[in-house]
Amino acid sequence: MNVYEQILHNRAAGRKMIAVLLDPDKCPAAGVGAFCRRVSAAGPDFVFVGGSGGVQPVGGLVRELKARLSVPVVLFPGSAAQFSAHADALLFLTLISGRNPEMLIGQQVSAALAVRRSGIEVIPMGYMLVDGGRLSSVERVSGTRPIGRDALDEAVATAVAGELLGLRLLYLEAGSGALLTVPADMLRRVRQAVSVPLIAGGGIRTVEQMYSLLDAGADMVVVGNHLEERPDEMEAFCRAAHACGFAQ
Ligand code: 1GP
Repeated sequence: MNVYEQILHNRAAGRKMIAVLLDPDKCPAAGVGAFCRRVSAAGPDFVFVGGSGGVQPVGGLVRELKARLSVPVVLFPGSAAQFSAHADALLFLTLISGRNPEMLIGQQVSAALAVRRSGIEVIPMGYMLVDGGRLSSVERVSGTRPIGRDALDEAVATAVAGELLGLRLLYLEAGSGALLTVPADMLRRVRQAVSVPLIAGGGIRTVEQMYSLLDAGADMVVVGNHLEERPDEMEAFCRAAHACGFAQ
């Protein structure tokens, strides 16, 4: 099964997913080897590699992760520069909450031929930045405004537009290190409006926050900063995500 098939398979089986995000700009203090041992023990569904800085090359890191991990390594790039043919899949994302053509199609055109040549699995993904209570690096780097926390209709319309455009995943992002996660009621409304799998991330620091996003309809959560700071909690987060059982 490729990565997207795994996502669909888990979703059909009612199994919620968790991805641990590794930002190449701030590689784990304890080293990649220690990170991989944690991941192997904890069992997240995926390791995402990328960062909104988008300038740090990821090739060496991806190769190192692939040599040590059996869990799929998925690129979550901040720019066309963050590409490696050695990853298992590429989230080919377009920032549909924003109005910056460079983030909607420019970076994608820059990356397209190398991506096609590599033969890597490509998952077209709509990326929706939502106000997480402070200026996020995505907002700064992309020069776009996030969707307001109470702009539920705008969030729904954006998600539906993404689905109509053929995007196969939607990622609701509060921003790395956000003060507030994506609002659960927004996720719930988006869940009712689209049928593609939903990912939620940004600012998740507790199992309860993760649980509330999964309960609201996220199929997968992404946790970065918190597990970089508290790698000892990775196992508890993964166990809790996988123990979630919600009515579909
Ligand atoms: C950022 O959604 C991810 O793109 C993860 O955010 O680092 O705040 O968990 P955190």
